[in-house]
Formats: sequence, C-alpha cells, structure tokens
Amino acid sequence: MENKILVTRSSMPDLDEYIEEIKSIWDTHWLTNMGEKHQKFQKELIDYMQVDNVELLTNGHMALELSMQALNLQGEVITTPFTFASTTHAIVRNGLKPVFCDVDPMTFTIDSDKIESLITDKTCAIVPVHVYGNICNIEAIDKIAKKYGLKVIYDAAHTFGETYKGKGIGSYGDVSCFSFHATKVFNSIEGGCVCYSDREFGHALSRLKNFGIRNEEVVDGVGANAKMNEFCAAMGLCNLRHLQTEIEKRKTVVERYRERLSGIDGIQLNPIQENVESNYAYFPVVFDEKKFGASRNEVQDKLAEHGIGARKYFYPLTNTFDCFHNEFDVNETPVALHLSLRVLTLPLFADLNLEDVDKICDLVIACKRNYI
Ligand code: T4K
Repeated sequence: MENKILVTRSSMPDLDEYIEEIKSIWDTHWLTNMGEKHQKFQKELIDYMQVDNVELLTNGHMALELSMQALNLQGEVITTPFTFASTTHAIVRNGLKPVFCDVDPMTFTIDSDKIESLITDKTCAIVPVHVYGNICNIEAIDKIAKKYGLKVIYDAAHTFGETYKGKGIGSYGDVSCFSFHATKVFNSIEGGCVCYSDREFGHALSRLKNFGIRNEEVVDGVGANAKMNEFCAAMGLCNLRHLQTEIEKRKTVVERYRERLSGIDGIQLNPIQENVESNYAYFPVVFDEKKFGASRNEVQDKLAEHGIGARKYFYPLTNTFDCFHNEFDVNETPVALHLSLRVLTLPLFADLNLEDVDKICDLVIACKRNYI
C-alpha cells in the first residue's frame, strides 16, 4: 500500500484543524438532524457556489434520487450511460424509465443534437452529466427543455467549485446535484448537495431527506433518511477553507500531464472548455489502439505492474449493467461505447508530486514504444 499511487487520494485538513472544528459537538451533544455545523456549512456553500439555495444530503446519490422524487417526475428521462452507476440508478429507483442518449466524442457529455429525437409524449426530464467536470452544452439543453416543458436535473457530481460564464455551475438547470464523496475534488467524507432556485422544490426536498416529516404530527411524503451529520459537515467546513489551494495544486499536476502527453498519436486528452473555470477533477485519456500501438487495458496493466492504480471511469456503460438484464441496446449509444472501451483515468490529486506524474507518463509512453 505504502508506495502505491492510486487514482486519487482524499484531501484532508490538518488533524488539529478538524479537532478544533468538532470540539463544540462535545458541548452540545448534537450529532445530526440539521445541527449547528450543518447550518453553517449550508450557508458557506451558498456563498462559495454562488447559488440561490443549497440543500445538504448524505451523498451525491441521494441528492439525485430525492431531487427526482421532489420534482414528482413520471415517465421517461433522457440521460447518458457514460457515467457512474448512481445517475441511472437514481432514475430507475424512482420508477422512471431511462432513455439513453449518446455522448459527444470530445467532452463525454450528452450530445445535445441527439436529444430531441428521443423525446416522446412520456418524456418528463433530462438528466445530463457534467462528466469529469466537463460542462454539458447548457444553452442547447435549456432551449430543448423550454421548448418541450421538461425539467433539467444536472448530475454535477464532478463539478464542485466550477463556474460557467462567470456563474456558479450549480445555478444552471432546474436542479444541480453535487457529490462530496471522499474521492472528489472537495469532500465532506461522504456528502452531497442540491442547488436550486424554486423554493417549493426546496421545501419538498428538505422534507424528503427527513422521512417526509412535515412536523411532529404530519408525515405527508414517503421520504428517506439522507441528512448530513455534524462530523461530515465539520469536515466540509474545514476542507472548504483549503479548496482553492487544492485546485491550484491539481492544476499544476494536470498541466504537467498535458505537457507530457499532448501531441502523441493515438492519445486523446480531455478538452479545455471555453468559459469554464475548471476544478481539474479527473485526467481521462482515450487510447486509440491502432494509432497508439497499445490498448487501454494494456496501459492499465503496465501501470498496475508498477503500483499505479489508473481506473476505467466509466466502463462498463450503465446501459449494459447486469441488473438491467439486456433491457437497453448499447448500440444506440455507439460513441459512449467506443469511449468506454478506450478511456483510462490517470491518478490525480492535489499532493501528487510531479516526479510521480513523470513516472506515470514515462510508463504510458513506454507502452507505445514497446509495441513498435
Ligand atoms: N454521479 C456521478 C457522475 C458520480 O461519479 C458519482 C460518484 C455519483 C453521482 C454519486 O455520488 P456519491 O453518492 O458517491 O457521493 C468512486 C466513488 O465512490 C464515487 O463517489 C464516485 N462517483 C466514483 C466515480 O468513484 P469507486 O468505487 O471507484 O471508489 P474506490 O473506493 O475504488 O476509490 C477510488 C480511489 O479513491 C481509491 O483507489 C483510493 C481513493 N480513496 C478512496 C476512498 C474510499 C481515498 O483516498 N480515500 C477514501 O476514503 O467509486
């Protein structure tokens, strides 16, 4: 374990800083159910994320699942299969039918030109994913949603801290759902939030995260338990103080990767998007075996031999999962399929030192040379 370089490593504050933050919990004995830390964290996030409202939740998945429930959606939801299990599962667990749209070959996000042809009289919403922190074609999605009266719920799990056209990324769509999981750019151990503008939606969501309880005597929603506890909120408060520095460090790592790996035949790197202030969440590389001379799996194996844990985010596609028993036709999303067979996300975290980045790049490049 000691010398291994894994795909990411959780950011943590100094232990003393965390202890200082949680001390007051020993005075109040208030551990969860929207306590002082929860309220403070929520307020700080509204400022940081430049959004109207934030609801805190136990994780990014419950953010998605309960948002869909709070919107009272029924019927079909257009989404993409190039994502983590959570996005599709949240749709299915709400009794909704996912209708899979293909993705753009450069950004990995929903191909907005292909959305309209999938709309039927049962379509109620679009759930696009800002994959790897790459921003979807927000304007096109907004136009389609308005034209057909559809809700837009962004899976923004990868985009914490990003802005688009100078505005917090959480301010787009009807709802944006973020993850604060340990593996994310920003973590509260486990955690997540929903950003929204509609206050009615907010009331519904805040009840659903607490069993649907309206007050001590009225329970008028079939809710879940998705309340962020005080220890997670305290971790979030600490990590938020260091986030900008963490993002700067990640940027340095990404720049080194780009310097070393761009311009190599058969390697496609993540795009640099205009009008986006990036959080440098992931470093995906797409390997074209014919041009590069080695497959994605061969590169992953080579790195693993040297204790480097690159990951196939996102393979397999969610529309091929065993739990769906061949319900969906993967050939309807050929670009997503192509990418999922070729993409590898390389290690990326704030404290990854540049010598290690060079070592990883040397090994990747060596795969090409070995083959020739
Ligand atoms: N939507 C999208 C698009 C998502 O990507 C995700 C989550 C969600 C929704 C749902 O959000 P959450 O409900 O999770 O908040 C990880 C994460 O568990 C998951 O949060 C994330 N996406 C997904 C892309 O990656 P695994 O199964 O790959 O994690 P694991 O345990 O293999 O960890 C990866 C690496 O992270 C390890 O090799 C080392 C490092 N690590 C991991 C943990 C758990 C740490 O340094 N510290 C840790 O505590 O899913």
